[in-house]
Amino acid sequence: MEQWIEKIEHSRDLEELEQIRIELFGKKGYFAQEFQRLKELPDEEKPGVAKELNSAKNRLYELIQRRKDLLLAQEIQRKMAQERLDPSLYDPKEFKGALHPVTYTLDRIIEYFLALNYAIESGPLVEEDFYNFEALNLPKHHPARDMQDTFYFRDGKLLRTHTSPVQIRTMEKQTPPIRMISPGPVFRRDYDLTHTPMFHQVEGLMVDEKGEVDFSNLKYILEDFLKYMFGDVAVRFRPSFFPFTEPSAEVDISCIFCEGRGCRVCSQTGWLEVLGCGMVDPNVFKAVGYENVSGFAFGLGVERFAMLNYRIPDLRILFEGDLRLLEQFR
Ligand code: 2U9
Repeated sequence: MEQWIEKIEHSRDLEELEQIRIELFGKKGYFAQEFQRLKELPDEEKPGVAKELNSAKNRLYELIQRRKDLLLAQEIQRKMAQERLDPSLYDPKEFKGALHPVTYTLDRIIEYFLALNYAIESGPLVEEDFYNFEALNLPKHHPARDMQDTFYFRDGKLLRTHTSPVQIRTMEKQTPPIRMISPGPVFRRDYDLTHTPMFHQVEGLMVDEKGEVDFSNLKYILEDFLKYMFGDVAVRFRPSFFPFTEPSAEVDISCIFCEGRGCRVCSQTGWLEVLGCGMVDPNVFKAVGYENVSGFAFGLGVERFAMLNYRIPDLRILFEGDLRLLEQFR
C-alpha cells in the first residue's frame, strides 16, 4: 500500500500516472489479482480482506484522481508559458463570429459593379515581371518602379504589387469590349502607421472601340460609385500621373468627418483622397496587341474604404485579429 502511494505521489507526468493506474486497476492489475486470490481464502476471512481491499482501492483511486488534476494543471501552466496561450480568448459558445469589415466593404464594391454588368476577374498572386510591370508601361529601370517596393522571389517572380496584371491577362485572352473589375490582395514592402505589407485592391477596366469610351464616362461612373459608397459627398478630380494611364487623375471626396469644413482627418483640406484613375496608356494596349481601342481604368484600396466607411481610426485594427472588432459586425 505505502509503495503504491509513493509511486503515485512521485509520478512525473500524466503518462507515468496512467501506467500506474493500469498496473493497479487494469484487467491483469494488482487489484484484479488480489480479488482473484480472495476466492482461495477460507470463507470466514473473506469479508475482512475484501473490506480492506475495497478501502485500499478507493483510497488509491482517489489519490490517482488528485494527482491527475495536479499534473494536468502543471501541464497547462507549462504549455501556457511555452505557447503564450491567451486564456482570455472568446468562448466559441458565446461568440458566433462575423465577417470582417474589409469583406463587407469588398462585397459592397463588387455589388455596385456587378449591377453594371462588369465581370469579376482574378489572377495569380505570384506574378511574372511582364504582367506586373513591363506590360503596364513600367520597363526595367523606369524610375516609377521605385514607387513601390516589391517582394521578389529568387527565380525572378514576385508578389503582385497591384491587381493590374489581371487586366493584362484578361485583355490577352479576350477581345474588346471589356468591362471588368479585379478585386484581391496585393503585396508591397511597406509597413508603418498607414501601410501594411498586404492589402486589398479593386481595380476596374473598360475597353471598347476607339472613341467609344472617354474620360466623361470614367467621371460619371466613379462619381456615381462614390456617392453609392459614401452617400451625399462632393467629388473632385485632380490631375495626376500613373505610368499606365494618360491622362491620369486622383479622385477626392468631401471629408465625411467634417463635411468639408476642415478637420484632423482631412488635414484641414476638407477633402479625402480615395481613388486613382485615367485613360489607359497607348503603350499598355500595345503590350497586349490591341489596336484602335480606347479605355479607362481605376484603382482603389479596400482597407482605406473600410476605414472611412466604418470610421476605423487605425489601419492596424483591421489586421490584429481581435475578436472585439468582429463582434461589432454581426
Ligand atoms: C491596366 C491599365 C491601367 C489602374 C489604376 C490607379 C490609377 C491608382 C491606387 C489607388 C490606391 C493604388 O491601392 S492604391 O494604393 N491606384 O491610383 N490604379 S489607375 O490602372 C490600370 C490598371 C490596369 C491594364
